[in-house]
Amino acid sequence: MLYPQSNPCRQMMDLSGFWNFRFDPANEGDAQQWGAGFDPVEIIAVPASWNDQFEDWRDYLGTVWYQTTFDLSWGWQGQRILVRFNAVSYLAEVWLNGERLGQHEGGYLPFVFDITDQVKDTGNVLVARVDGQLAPDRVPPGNLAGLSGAAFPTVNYPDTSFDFFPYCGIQRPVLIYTEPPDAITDLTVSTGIEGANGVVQVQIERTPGDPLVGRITLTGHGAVLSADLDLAGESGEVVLTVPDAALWLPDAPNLYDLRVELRRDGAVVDCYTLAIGIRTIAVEGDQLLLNGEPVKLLGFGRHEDFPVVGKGLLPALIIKDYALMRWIGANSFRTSHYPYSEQMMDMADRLGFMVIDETPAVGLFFMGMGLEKRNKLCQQMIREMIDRDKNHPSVIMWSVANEPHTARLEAREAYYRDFTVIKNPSRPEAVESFKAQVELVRELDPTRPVTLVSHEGALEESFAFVDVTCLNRYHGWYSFSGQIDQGLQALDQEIELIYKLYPKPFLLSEFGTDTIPGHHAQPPEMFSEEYQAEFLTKQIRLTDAKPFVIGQHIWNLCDFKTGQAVQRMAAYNYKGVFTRDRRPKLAAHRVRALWRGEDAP
Ligand code: GCB
Repeated sequence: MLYPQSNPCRQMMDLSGFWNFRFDPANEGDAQQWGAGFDPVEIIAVPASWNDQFEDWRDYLGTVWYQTTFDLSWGWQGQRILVRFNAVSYLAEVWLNGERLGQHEGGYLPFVFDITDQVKDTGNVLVARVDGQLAPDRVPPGNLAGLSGAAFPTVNYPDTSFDFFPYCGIQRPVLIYTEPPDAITDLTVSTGIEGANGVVQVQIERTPGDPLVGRITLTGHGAVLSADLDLAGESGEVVLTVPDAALWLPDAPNLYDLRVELRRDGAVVDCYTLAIGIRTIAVEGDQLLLNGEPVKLLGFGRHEDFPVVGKGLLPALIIKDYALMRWIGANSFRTSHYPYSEQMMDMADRLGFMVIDETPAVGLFFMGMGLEKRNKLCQQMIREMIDRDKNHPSVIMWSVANEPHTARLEAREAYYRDFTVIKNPSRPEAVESFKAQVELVRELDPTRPVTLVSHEGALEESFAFVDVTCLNRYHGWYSFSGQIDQGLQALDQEIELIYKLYPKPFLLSEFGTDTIPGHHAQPPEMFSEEYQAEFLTKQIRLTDAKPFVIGQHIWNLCDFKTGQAVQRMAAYNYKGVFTRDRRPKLAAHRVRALWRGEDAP
């Protein structure tokens, strides 16, 4: 999937701004045909979650209606015209000028409708009905009513199976854009290294039609390389060899411009420019290799989360978070627990951050209640995520899920007594589901490693399918509460056990403690800044010393909003090393010293 762009052959208009809006708690809109246009009650900013924009609708997760109008600019006639929603949580149904265009399920990935036949030059009315309900058969799931062993283990409101506020609405931009009649419809770039040379393989898809010719040009770092294209069918492939290639890596995120041009009768009919990075990523033995060299992932799990905008795109926050990550010495992060905005991904390419790209499959459970539908949605989301993000050099790994509830209850009892792993500890439905999902990822993208982020530890049988094992673990917090050293011992034991059963590179993908900024204690105790600093220091040192551990991702970069629960003071998760408004806690300074190789006090 190509991000819309404005260039001599294509046009794009961003509909961000103030839209008309209406809450529809009684679900009247369908019967009253609001899809054809409705009388607005409120005005809302797009993009942004709706929850924190109004005075009293924070916890409303039902149906709402959005409406805007637009005119086409001069010169758009004769083109194919499309509308693209970059992300709408959770279920969207869309109308243009009274005609239903279709619907899309899933909150964090883009969808497109061709509106060529419905669009007019002026006075277009675009309406979206958005349903933010939590339900067991949605991904991520919710409203499980305490289903044993499945839900997030606290009683929380709203009833999510995950630990972040279920913000909803049109959270990323909506774009109207053109594609010419003879269009480049997709590009898939994969890169390799041969000696000092880079190898860039480009797969080009085009709209069906008569044979076309074209040209592909790669520029940057002193290189200008071109090749002719002969697109008789719907796709073609070109391989370019880049002498003395400037490789993409965190310390030098070198990018090249790849420009593809289609011609008919000598005239350029479409063009598209994509920023690409030349790099390889692979797992070999216990190591993760970037450009053939072992790399260590230092970084965070994060959230798209900020006051007022909720999960809405906020460009300044993207810049700020990368600045904080740089300052602290991080080189990577995971898009916990859903694919992040395309702007965030572009910036990772430009700034040299390695990204584990995760689907929205957080808190999955495998006890019926819509299992078949959830499995289908997971596969759809994998397809959409890879289609969207496959060309980012920053994406070094795909994650198919965060903390699925896969273990059988009997297995958990024995495991949490003394780390005994009984035979077949996982639910067979879970193993089957992840086997199929990992196979799908490999089929769609054979070039990147795959992982699954688990809290089941050595009980996670699906670790057999992946390249890297990822563990979220809070010994010294939820277990061994208040006892950092005992927690450390348990972590040590568990990591060794996982490695014995699944001898692969291991990432400690979450570890941390809730920390109230300004709360101090000596000796350290839970919730104090000292406790977080000591906990993180010791767990970083422990994992640093293990040769098969490929890194540490602290939970979390910043404090973030959650639902209400007794374990979530003031409805926040306070595990950030920065506050929600991005100020450092004591641990941030400690981690910075550790990650930058200056010994911590
Ligand atoms: C986890 C989850 C994350 C939570 C975190 C916590 O394991 O993956 O979403 O926020 O624990 O703080 O409990």
